[in-house]
Amino acid sequence: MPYELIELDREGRVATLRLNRPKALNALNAEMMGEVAAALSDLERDDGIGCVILTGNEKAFAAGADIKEMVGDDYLSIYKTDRFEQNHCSVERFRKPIIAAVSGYALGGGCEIAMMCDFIIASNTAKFGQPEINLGVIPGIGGTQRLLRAVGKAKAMDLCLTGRIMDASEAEHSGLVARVVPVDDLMDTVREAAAKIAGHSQPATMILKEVIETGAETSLREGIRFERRMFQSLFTTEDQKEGMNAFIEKRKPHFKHR
Ligand code: DAK
Repeated sequence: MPYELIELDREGRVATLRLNRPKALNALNAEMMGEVAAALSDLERDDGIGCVILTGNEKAFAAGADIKEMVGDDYLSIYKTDRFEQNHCSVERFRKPIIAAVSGYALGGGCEIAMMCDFIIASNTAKFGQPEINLGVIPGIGGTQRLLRAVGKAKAMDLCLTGRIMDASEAEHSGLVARVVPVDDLMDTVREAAAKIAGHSQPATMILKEVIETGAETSLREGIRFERRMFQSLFTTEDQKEGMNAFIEKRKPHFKHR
């Protein structure tokens, strides 16, 4: 399917989905997020893809939801269309590993979409924030909740209430970002991580993601119980036999993703 506002590239088992509205700093409008949702739906069904990279350009990952598109909304229209839930949350619902590669601005909805990914690798030029308070509103697709869990109450309150922007170094130290690399190395670093993930057994990576996500929302006891059941379930896969036999035979495993 041809896309207008995103670019989709595939290299081996890795797909790179690039937000592409550079003149508007990749502001997230309904059309672009519809394309993201359609692409992710295809990639989830595609057995040849094991990991996805979500990225923007050097100046902006995304500077937030499109303010010009929503300025005229009223409660009923924004409630009835619920387009943020339908399309923006396609990232949160995606079941394979997905990495956000962030350079430049990740603000408002842009920061929220990055936080929906499994982890963020940022360039040293990345800037994160939830500036919705400057517009007379608050974050609306998980920003208050995910930021709170990622960086703790003090910094989440500071960022959301002041609307200030946090640089890459502060984002790394506060736990929002997994790694920060020089801007010129960003895509190579993320591709290398994605290729590594995509080379692992796909059932194992999908279950691993689900176990960690579940752990973030449940008690330690329940999280550990779920982890154990899922660990046991992986002994039904050919990849478990292959992975362990390859170790014993001192060779690289050839996973079949089943
Ligand atoms: N929306 C629309 N256009 C945007 C935009 C945005 N978020 N951000 C930038 N642009 C556009 C600018 O209007 C400008 O377009 P032209 O004027 O050239 O036509 C172009 O991108 C370049 O921007 P600037 O000229 O402003 O560039 P600068 O380098 O000077 O400044 C900046 C960069 C990122 C500091 C600045 O653009 C900025 O402050 N942008 C807005 C950041 C922001 O406030 N983001 C939060 C948006 S609100 C909901 C759920 C979620 C949400 C809403 C509802 N529901 C569940 C209902 C989410 C809300 C948000 O994300």
